[in-house]
Amino acid sequence: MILAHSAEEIFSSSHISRQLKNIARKVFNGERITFDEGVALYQHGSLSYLGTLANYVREKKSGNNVYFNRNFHVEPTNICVYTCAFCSYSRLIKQREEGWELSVEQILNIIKKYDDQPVTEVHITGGVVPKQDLAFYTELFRKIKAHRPDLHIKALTPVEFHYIFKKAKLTYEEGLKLMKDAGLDSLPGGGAEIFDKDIRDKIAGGKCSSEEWLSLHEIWHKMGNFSNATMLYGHIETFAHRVDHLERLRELQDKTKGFNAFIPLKFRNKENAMSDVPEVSVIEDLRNYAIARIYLDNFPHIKAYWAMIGRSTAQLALNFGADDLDGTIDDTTKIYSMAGAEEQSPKLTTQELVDLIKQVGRTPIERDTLYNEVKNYN
Ligand code: V47
Ligand code: SF4
Repeated sequence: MILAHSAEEIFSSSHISRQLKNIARKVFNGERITFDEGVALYQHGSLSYLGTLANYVREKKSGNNVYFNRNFHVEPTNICVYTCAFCSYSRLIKQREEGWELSVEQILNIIKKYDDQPVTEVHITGGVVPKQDLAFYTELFRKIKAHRPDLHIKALTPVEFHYIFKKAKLTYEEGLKLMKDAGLDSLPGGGAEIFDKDIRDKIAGGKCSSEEWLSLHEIWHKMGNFSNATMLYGHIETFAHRVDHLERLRELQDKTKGFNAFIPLKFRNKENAMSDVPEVSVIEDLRNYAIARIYLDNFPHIKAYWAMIGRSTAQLALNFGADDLDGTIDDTTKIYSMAGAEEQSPKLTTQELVDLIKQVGRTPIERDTLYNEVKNYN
């Protein structure tokens, strides 16, 4: 155990302010904290204090369980009509020769490589190009389901949907219904970046707005489906911007209960237009996981995405609110390796994931995308 504090130590300590003691009292009583209290946690909460609170919340929600799944990614293209300043992975249409753009058949061939493997999920997302439109994705989803009906398709973000539906002159409702009919099962959390308009305009100008991101997830949830949410942090945003982001997600989750997991995404600065912005420390990563766990009291799971922060930090995050490590991945995503992540060929076997979880004294649970238990490894 990394945690230095117990609840009693927090209340008896002369080094912890009255405000932080009040926040701790609320958290231990299962009460929701306010926006200002969220900012105070970012400003003044020590790592051990935040870890104690986050660990308490996590344990109440998930007990000793840590979840993972068997998954792989497909990135249909890295060509993109947008130019997000933090993105190391995309290439403009005029730089097409430096990128890739897969056809439906090429993607199906990737899917078929997993025919004899017990994967449960394919995660599909990438750049935005005119050719990969409504017809492309509905044909792709149909063909995946025809080939392997049990494979859960978690695909596309509001950034891609917004572009595709606008081009097809469809409302979000109409477009999502067509995608669902074709086989789409759930949505990943990408494209959220940071909801504050000024910061979003600076780092991700031109793509769907925060309101559009939230509205698309709300419509998807109201159709009876689930999704994830992310936050890109540790760049030019302030602590208040992070709490604003968490607040908007918490509000939507109150309305729909459609989010499964929240995934903090650490800004990585290699070879992008924001390479002059330093990356935050691992301490800040852990504080951020903890505050997310404390603030998002209505989110069932917090995911430490090991491909982005590396397996050691992901293990540490399990003591700061996270209860999910994502999946085996099988070296099928380039978004983070191209941005400088520690894991240059992200790939873990089920046994390696189980070992990572057991090393921190938790119970490894293989789950499907919707958190149904597939296998308990204890
Ligand atoms: O939206 C791109 C981020 C996201 C960088 O739902 C970067 O289970 C940091 O959303 N530094 C896509 N982040 C990935 C994503 C995701 C990943 C794992 C699991 C799930 C899930 C969703 O990657 C983008 C963007 O926010 N990103 N470049 C970068 N340089
Ligand atoms: Fe395109 Fe997504 Fe990269 Fe932005 S983050 S440039 S939308 S691939």
